[in-house]
Amino acid sequence: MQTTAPIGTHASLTQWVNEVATLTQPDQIVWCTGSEAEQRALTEQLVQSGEFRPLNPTHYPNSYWYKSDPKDVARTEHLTFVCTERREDAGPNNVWMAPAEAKTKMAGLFAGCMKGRTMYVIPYCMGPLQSPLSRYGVEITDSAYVVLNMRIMTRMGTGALERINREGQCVRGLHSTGELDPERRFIMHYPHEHLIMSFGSGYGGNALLGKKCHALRIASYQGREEGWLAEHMLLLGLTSPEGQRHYVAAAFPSACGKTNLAMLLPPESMPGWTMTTIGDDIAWLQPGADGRLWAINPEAGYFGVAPGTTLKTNRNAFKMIKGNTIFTNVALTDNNEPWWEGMDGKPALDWQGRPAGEHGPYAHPNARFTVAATHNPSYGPEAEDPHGVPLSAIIFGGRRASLAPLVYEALDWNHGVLVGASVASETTAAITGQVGVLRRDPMAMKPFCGYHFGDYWQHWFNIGQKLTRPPKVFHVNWFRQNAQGKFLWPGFGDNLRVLEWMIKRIDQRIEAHATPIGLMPKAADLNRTGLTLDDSVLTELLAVDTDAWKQELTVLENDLVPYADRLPPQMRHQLDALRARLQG
Ligand code: OXD
Ligand code: MN
Repeated sequence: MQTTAPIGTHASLTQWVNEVATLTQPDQIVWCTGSEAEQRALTEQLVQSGEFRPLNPTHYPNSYWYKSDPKDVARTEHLTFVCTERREDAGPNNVWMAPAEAKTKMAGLFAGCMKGRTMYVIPYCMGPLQSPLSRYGVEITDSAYVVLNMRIMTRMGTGALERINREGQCVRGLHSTGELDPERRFIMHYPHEHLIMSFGSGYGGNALLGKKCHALRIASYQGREEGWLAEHMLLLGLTSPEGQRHYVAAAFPSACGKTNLAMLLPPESMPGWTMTTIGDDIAWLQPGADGRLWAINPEAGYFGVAPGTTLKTNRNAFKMIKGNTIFTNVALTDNNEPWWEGMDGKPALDWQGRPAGEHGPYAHPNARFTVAATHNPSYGPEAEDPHGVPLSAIIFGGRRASLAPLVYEALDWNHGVLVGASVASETTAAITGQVGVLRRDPMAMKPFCGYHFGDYWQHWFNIGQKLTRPPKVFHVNWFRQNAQGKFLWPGFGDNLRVLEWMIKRIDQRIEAHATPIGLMPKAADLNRTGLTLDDSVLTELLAVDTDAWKQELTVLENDLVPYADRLPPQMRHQLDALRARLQG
């Protein structure tokens, strides 16, 4: 571990680190190199302090249990601010604070906050180290837990610092856990300065600043300046039995199975298909010189939700976390193994380390695992390709008990932007306590777009103009139910049947059926080999109720009213065209 700035460190970075140290007054400064020795030393330090508990070394080697403060277990959207000079630039989709006010507030909180603590300087790279699509950052934090998580989630250390020194610029993120007091917790973004300040939380999305803060909020803003998109999307690669390879990106709001789809296991009745994971949460998309849209996963690991992850729901993920993993807020068995809802039996200790009582949940519903992507059995090595992967399809989806059919295809890119903007999901009990409340979550970016949604949609339309070979855009709904509340579609591995239909459309091997909302499968074109699914169920899954869609359009237009002053004319045109098609 290095306590002075490495030789060659860019003067602007050294100056910023010095300024922060003067403000926060740490006992010592450590410049992280990302080495294994450093990782071992920090891990040992957390074990010694009791913050890390080593897990069963036979079944979970090199894995640790960590519990957070009970009041610090999730992202806090109402305490997350976008600080643009003009309120309207942040848009109604963000909580806003004037930059000067935010800086004064944060200076007060950060003053002297690292006394008695170590300040870690973490240079990191989002994306493959040598990729022109990658961007760089430095996070300063007083949490060794954050350092160890950032080492898994990003390409962290010396390689990233060398690139920062050459280019002389990076996103800067300042973080302190403070006293973990929710009354003194703020996550501030200054998009114009590519700057983040986060105080009072040690939780992933609030504290691992490379993830949501940098790779989505700041990057979405940076992408608009530079001509690319930062999206809340998984990335997967699919090879058909004929040997055709395709890459697909997909955006879903939380609790819709993004990680499961990213790690999908083909069903036995579909031999010859292979599926690889490139990313499970974030994708950066950039038009290429060839007119296609190219994508990278800026992350190097997964910060996934543990509860519900089982051999049955996600075999790849379950195997992936059998070692080299940090578990946060899971329960523990008497054999010192991690436990969460969905697993057999009952744990000995709950997520706070207390003896497990009569009733669960024993793991926190937002308990997480942090693990390097390379441990995923379905890891796709293209994740390291500096060029990224060319996209054949973009999928949007949400959790809808009715209305949205299993799948439909947008008529073209511009219609696809409307399809993305109309993404909505019904909340689950785990999120709000109120089941079935519809939350509009355009492009699944509601909590993550760092600027006005109206400008963001305009940027999507503009990107489309640069694509001579755009990906096809689809919408899926795995969650449609019948009148008795039973799911109509089996989901999980069988979702490959829907992907197969998309691939056939992309390869122009089949026709589709035109409906007012878009292009849909002819029943015979959806592969049902090895699947028991009655014709009547398939008909229900593919039904388009024109009256219900007219109502949906009215609700959507109402949801867009707050953005009216910046609604792109193309969006107005798409809404009018949809209404005209529905009126037939
Ligand atoms: C996440 C989220 O943690 O979207 O990925 O909340
Ligand atoms: Mn996410």
